[in-house]
Amino acid sequence: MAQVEKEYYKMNDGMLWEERPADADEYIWRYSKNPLFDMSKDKHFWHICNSAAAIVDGKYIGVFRCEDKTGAPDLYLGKSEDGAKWNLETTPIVFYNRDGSRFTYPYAYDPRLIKLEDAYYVVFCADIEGPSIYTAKTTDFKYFEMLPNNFLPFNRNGVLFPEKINGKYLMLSRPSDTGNTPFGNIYLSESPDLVYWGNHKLLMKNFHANNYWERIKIGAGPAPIKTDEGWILIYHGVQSTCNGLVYSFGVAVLDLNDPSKVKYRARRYLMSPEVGYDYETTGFTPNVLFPCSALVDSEGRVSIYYGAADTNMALAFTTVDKLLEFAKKFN
Ligand code: BMA
Repeated sequence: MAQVEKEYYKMNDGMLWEERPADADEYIWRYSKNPLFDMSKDKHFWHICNSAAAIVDGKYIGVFRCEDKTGAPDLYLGKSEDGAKWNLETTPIVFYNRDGSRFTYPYAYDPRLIKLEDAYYVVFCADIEGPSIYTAKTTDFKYFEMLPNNFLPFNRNGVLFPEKINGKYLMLSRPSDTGNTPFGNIYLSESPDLVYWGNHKLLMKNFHANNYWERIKIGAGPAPIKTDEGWILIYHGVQSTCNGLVYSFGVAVLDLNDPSKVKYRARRYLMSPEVGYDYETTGFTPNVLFPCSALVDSEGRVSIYYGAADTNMALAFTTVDKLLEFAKKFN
């Protein structure tokens, strides 16, 4: 059995997780009560999707990407006792620059939430002069301080590693264009201080080994999961069809001490929008699974929060062992 550092993940002990039903896929299974929100009854939001959760002092907290009934995507704080039923604030999170002024943007989306040292970081995409990656730091989920702008436009899917490696902070990102980018590879960048970023390296390209599910583009999903066999990276991959794009997600494993090395990369998707799960195949943008966070407990159980069809949130479960086995077996 692969080992996760128990200290590292014990903050998530007691998290919502279900055993695999006998008839489910061997490697990943959906939460029995998906999706998480009843959007038909939501008085405030049109969509709630592509959101990230954490457990802080035994309580769930999340940064949600929501669109209110103006249609504008923004980031909202949510709280939950059980990880399934969430109470969301109805006014967006306010982010402040270091000089105390308010950080403003036309719209923001696709947050990741990463615990790093003594703080939590929200890494998100804001469209200011085209989409780019922005990072805010919080220790109390009340005050969110922006780090100075750290990536050049155009870029999306920024994800921080949850610790420094060889003395450097690491960020994954996906350079893009201003629209529904028809290309996209994952890059790894490093920084001594979370402000100055450099030594950018191409980490993973789309259409690896002729994998059609990731033919058009790929982007990092949740913060990488640390195990003794390497960093598990869950990432989304996009395929084009006559009826639009299909977003699935897959698994790679990066070297523990040098994450610029990909040890394994599964050729098949781990999860794709599937017939029988209407919340994935129908909605604002049908056939989109967009994972933004993966909680891991000290026993190596994993719960993945993913956006479904740009409309709702859903959960899927697996384990660290199953993810590693999947990446190796289908490498
Ligand atoms: C991407 C992002 C995501 C979205 C996806 C599918 O470009 O904008 O927020 O889920 O497209 O529409």
